[in-house]
Amino acid sequence: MNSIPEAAEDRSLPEFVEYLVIGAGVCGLCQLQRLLELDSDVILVDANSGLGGTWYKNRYPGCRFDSESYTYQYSFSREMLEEWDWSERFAAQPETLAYLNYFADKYGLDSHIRYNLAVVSMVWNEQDREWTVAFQNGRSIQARFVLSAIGILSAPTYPRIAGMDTFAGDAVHTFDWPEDLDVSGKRVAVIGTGASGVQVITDIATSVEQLYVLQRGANWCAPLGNSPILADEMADLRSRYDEIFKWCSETPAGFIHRPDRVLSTDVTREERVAHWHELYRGSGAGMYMGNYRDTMMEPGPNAELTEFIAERIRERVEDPHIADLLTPKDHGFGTKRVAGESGFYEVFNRDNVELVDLKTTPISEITADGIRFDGDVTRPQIDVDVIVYATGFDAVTGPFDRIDIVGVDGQRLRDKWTRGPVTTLGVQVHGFPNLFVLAGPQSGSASANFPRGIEDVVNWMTGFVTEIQTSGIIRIEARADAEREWTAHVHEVNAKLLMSKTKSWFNGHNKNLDRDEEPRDMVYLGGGPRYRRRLAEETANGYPSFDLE
Ligand code: N01
Repeated sequence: MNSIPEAAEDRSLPEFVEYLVIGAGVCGLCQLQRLLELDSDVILVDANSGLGGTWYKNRYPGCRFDSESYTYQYSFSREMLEEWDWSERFAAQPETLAYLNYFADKYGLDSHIRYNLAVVSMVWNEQDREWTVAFQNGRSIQARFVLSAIGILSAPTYPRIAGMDTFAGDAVHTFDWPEDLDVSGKRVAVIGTGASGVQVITDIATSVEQLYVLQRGANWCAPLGNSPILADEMADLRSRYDEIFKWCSETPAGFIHRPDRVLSTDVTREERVAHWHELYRGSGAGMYMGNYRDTMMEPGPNAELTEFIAERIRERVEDPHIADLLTPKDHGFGTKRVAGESGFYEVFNRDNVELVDLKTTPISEITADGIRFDGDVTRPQIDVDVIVYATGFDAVTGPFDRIDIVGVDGQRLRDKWTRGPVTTLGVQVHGFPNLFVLAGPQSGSASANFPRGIEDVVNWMTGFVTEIQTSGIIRIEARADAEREWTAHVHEVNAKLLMSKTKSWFNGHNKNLDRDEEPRDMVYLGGGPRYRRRLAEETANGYPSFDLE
């Protein structure tokens, strides 16, 4: 699967590097390749033993993306587009990881990557205009510029349940699924029914002896619409790549789906329902990204669409009580990240699958043999061999909070972001010079079909590096006024969408964390075209949001 040999911890680490990229995922690899093209002095470090980031870590059964494969790739290299074939409309994790390794092989990236280096701290040295970046293994490096590509879903969260450490079987988070864990024939409990839970549950249901799905809140799902891509279809897609990428660049989230210009109120109820059936039969992402524009903005139209989806659940799940439990009551369809599913609801018609409603039977403790519940007198404990935590992430700011980032005058980034992130254009923070965040809070790249979004920011960053190299710039700091302006803009734009009213990781909610309940603008929902235009203006006007030295 991973064509590049694991590891090389002892590879030389220079004392100083001009550009340090952190994170060998989709974004970091792309930035590394572009900097090498500029002959920059660059090193990429990653905490893992191999490249791939999200696609290196998430190896749980059923893991795949819900962006159309042919849109989830780098668009800049005609040669790569000619060479690489996708096998499925929504490729599974091993194929994506193989793609990233193919990219790294093609551009000779591996020799510029240092693995097994988890960053624990970064301290700005004003006198020398450089960062000291320290790693968990005690080593460190000085860097003039640090480009962070550490991911927004790379800090997993676990529930806090008494006795978790006493469990004698295998307990795994979806993010840390061991390569050698096979759950076939075993009794398995999955906690969590977000996008990861939905995928793993659907995948393992047929091979495990018994599956318990422990659900706290139900989430909306839409059919993924996956199918193989045959040779003639691949040839056709390849011939249309320019058109496909242009189209994606014009849609808000960089997908092939774009909100319908038509409002739901412009058509009759019969037309709406017929259209929704058509979307439901196709790729489910069209249900929320390609639907009537008002369904994601106005409560009335959203409620009607929500009821349409609830009806589909009732049709697909045989037991009406289970269907009801699987139907979210606390948020409308599409107002939280919708999971793409391939037979998820039919899983609950199987004899070896049981849905446990944690709202009525909360977990009281985990024991050596399984999970105990409060309030279930008939069956107080389930015995299992494996517990899967599909419980999500300390999203977006979590990966930054885990690094001690100390900027100008000793200010810590995690302190500055205590009540939520503030940024300039989602790429820098005032008080933290020379630290660029390529895909982090309030960035247009983070909420998009990822390769589409990150190419925008990597292109922009590469342009900035060209400027740095030609002008001999040694210090770049986001201006405080620009930071206030961007943060206010993000808030204003996000507030127009129903998504901002629903609690989810998009606005900083994760009940596993000791955080206040204040909503945060974690991502920018203003869309790729607007974000790209804003970045382009910045370049054209000589980077007015930054002080350059
Ligand atoms: O995490 P989540 P995820 N006790 O936060 C439950 C991306 N992704 O890993 O809803 C019991 O969505 C929690 O319950 P509740 C995608 O962007 C993409 O699934 O809070 N349950 C919820 O059901 C996605 O949005 C792809 O009540 C607990 C679940 O765990 C993001 O990753 C595939 C609990 C967490 O859901 C995160 O998805 C997979 C507790 N203490 C993921 N704590 C694709 O591209 C949490 N839960 C296809």
